[in-house]
Amino acid sequence: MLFWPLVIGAGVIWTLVMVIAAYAVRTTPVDPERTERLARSMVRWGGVALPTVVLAGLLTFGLIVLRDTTRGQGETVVEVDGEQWWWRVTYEGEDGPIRDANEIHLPAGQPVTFRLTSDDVIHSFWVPAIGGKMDMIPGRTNELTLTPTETGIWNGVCAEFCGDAHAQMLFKVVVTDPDEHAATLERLARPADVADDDPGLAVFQENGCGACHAIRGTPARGRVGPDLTHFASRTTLAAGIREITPSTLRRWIAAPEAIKPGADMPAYDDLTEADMSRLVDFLMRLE
Ligand code: HEC
Ligand SMILES: [Cu+2]
Repeated sequence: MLFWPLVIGAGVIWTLVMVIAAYAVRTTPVDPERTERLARSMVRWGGVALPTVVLAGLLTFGLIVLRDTTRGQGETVVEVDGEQWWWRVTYEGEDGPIRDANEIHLPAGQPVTFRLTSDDVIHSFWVPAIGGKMDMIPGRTNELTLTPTETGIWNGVCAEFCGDAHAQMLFKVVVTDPDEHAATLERLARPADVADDDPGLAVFQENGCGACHAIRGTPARGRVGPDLTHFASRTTLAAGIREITPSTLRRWIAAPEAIKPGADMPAYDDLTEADMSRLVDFLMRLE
């Protein structure tokens, strides 16, 4: 809807500029006074009046289009918080909020309203394949309503420069049939399937991971970093920048900054080999 009006508008202006340029090249000024008068009126009309009219028109048009995408509550509401440099995702579950991160599940064919905000600096939420783009501003909630029409896994990005690792702040949008989506939300709402005496959980807690990360169903309740309850079922590690495999996970825990400069997680390069293996094995089971 925006593409053709803008292409045609730009085409008309370009043609006009080219015609004037060709005229300027071909004529030889004879009367300097007349030339000056002509130049002045060109600046007034072409440089002030025309842009004012064109930009006012475009602004009105943009506001109307924007109103249609921001108005109206979708059936599904998903809250997304931008963080340096990952995404906090919260669904409205039947028994309270369902917390997840770096991946958004949506039902195909239904309007969904994103409630967008940020905890630190300005980020921007953008899923090009689904449309729309909206800033995430600290202390403010912006709403964006979109309707994904095709099932599949789509890429999302942060579209506003937000610091060192801005380019490594990606996410995935997983669009499935409404039935499959309902099953996914039910799975995400469940606590992690972890025994109290799991040796991996012990390493997790002893090293203070639980101060920053929550794993529902265990004593880990941190809210600083991503919720890890269903970490291993995500398609990517650390906001879309690696696949989740035991070896990428091992590298991430040992040195997050080597993968993402400035990542707000300490490096655990002094874990013993046995502890690291237990920890990685444990995280890979959080499905
Ligand atoms: C000081 C807080 C803090 C501590 C302590 C911490 N983390 Fe993190 N962790 C983070 C933050 C913040 C991120 C997100 C970084 C990013 O993607 O920019 C993160 C990301 C992760 C991820 C990737 C999550 C995803 O969705 O891809 C894993 C896995 C992880 N941490 C595991 C651990 C483990 C295991 C420990 C303990 C050995 C630990 N963390 C300790 C803050 C912390
Ligand atoms: Cu960002």
